[in-house]
Amino acid sequence: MGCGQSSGKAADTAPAKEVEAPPQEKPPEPKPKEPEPAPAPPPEKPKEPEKPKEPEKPKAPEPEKPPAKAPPVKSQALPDRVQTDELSNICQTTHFDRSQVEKLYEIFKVISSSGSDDGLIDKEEFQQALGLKKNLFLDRMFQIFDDNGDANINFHEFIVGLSIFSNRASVEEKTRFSFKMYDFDGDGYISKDELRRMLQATIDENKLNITIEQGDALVEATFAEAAVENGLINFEDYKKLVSKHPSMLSNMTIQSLNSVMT
Ligand SMILES: [Ca+2]
Ligand SMILES: [Ca+2]
Ligand SMILES: [Ca+2]
Repeated sequence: MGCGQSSGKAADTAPAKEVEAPPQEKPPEPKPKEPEPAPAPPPEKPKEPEKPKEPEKPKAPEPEKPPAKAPPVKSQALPDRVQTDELSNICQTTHFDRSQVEKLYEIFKVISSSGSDDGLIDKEEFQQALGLKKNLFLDRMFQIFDDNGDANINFHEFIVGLSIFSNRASVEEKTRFSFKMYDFDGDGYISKDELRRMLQATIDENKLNITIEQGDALVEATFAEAAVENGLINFEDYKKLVSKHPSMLSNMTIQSLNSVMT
């Protein structure tokens, strides 16, 4: 009768003719199967509680994060005048974040105390820190850093000046600082005499093998290329010049400064 339908059952138990017998034999078979799955679930249930996740949390380096999130602890190294408002202001107006400003403050303390420990960098300390000779190049660098002109570089001036030399500063920022280096009298123009004097200082500083005649020729060629109408190079002229000769800004990025930041 149902041989075709119950072929699977028949194969497990008995020949097809004894139809009534197999149903009686089958009930005992499922019993042994039930106990097997029964023991299995209990061990799985205790695993369900999220205990394994708890041990993972303590492994996470949480103790390291709290100090990073707690700037007030680190900023204790800063003098009162650099804390809170000024520190926030520094972070907004420069290319340094809070932790970088704190690192630079450590450097500032070393430099500003190398001569007289007065919390300010004078020209002597500035010169020694940069390893420069006493010349026009040093004078200009110091004067541009010394924004308020009090013959000292305070921490804010130090940070703002250094920010220009970071690799995050824009070409525009670096170009403007570079322009200031040449524009001694601050009239907004670079004259041939200003360029000649700075060129000579650069030659002296780097011990370049360039004669006065070659230097003059370089100045004339620069002004000819800048195509100035009034014999002076303004900032727009200078920007065009720099765009043609990007290497003019090569000394406007301090690689060692970037390494300090990382
Ligand atoms: Ca000092
Ligand atoms: Ca100053
Ligand atoms: Ca000038």
